[in-house]
Amino acid sequence: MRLDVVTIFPEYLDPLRHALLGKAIESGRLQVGVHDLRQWATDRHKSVDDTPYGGGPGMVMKPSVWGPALDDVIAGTGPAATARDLETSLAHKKLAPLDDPAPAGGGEALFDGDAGHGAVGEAQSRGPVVVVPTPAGKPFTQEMAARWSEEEHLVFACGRYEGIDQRVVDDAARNYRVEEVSIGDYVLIGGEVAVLVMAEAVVRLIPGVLGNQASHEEDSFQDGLLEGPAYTKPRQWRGLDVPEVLFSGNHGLVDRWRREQALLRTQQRRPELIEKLRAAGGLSAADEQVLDAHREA
Ligand code: 6GU
Repeated sequence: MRLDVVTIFPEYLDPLRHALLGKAIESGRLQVGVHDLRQWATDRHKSVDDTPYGGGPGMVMKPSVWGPALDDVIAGTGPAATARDLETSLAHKKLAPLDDPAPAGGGEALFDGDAGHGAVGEAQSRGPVVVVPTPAGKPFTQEMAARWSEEEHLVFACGRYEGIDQRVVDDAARNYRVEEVSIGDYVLIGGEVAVLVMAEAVVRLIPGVLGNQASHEEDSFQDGLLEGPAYTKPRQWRGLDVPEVLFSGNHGLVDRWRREQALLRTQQRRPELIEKLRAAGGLSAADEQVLDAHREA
């Protein structure tokens, strides 16, 4: 997978180099490019934003900067062609072609200056997924992470201030699959940290990135429930005991106990997830019995 990020704060994305993501890069399963949006600014102050039409507070990021930036990052041209990949020696242009090898000339032919991209109309089912982090987006979910983990190329467009001129999104959507996504009901200063969150959720699902492939089959959310508690040695610690059932050696019993713990925790903390699972037919009669037995007045 290749992951590109366009931002006015490239250093904010440094954590992508570390830990799990760094390992994925070293093992060749992931390539990451971080691009400073100001490379596409054209005036001598390198400005990337302007006052909003209709008035109001804050600034809006300029389409005349974002348009060419996304064009170049998607095609691997212009300033994006020379971007140093994080911890990898692979230049952008040496990438295996993405889904559509058709356009000749290393991607330049895809585009026609600022004349619009109407010619690429049906390319929506190919090419990158362009992700625009925004508190006004639809909620990022584990399902989205799983879907994106199968993509060859993700491009994240980080807005700051009051956001990006909507026409940048609308224009990109003519040619690519664009998703405006929020990571939760709170407001961040910009999309950078949201990109770190989403990148981590996606990359850990790429086969071979997590040591133990089974471990994400039991993740919270993968089966619609939160994970229950986990314990390790010592058996007693600060007067607290590990639940007896975990020493029974009876896997059936342990599995049933874990399911029960997951159900009860989810009921307690995220009752709406129980409703959703019930509506989808994901609760057995035994599950309902567990929930019933613990439903208190
Ligand atoms: Cl994706 N971006 C920003 N700026 N704020 C957010 C967010 C994203 N998700 C929640 N709050």
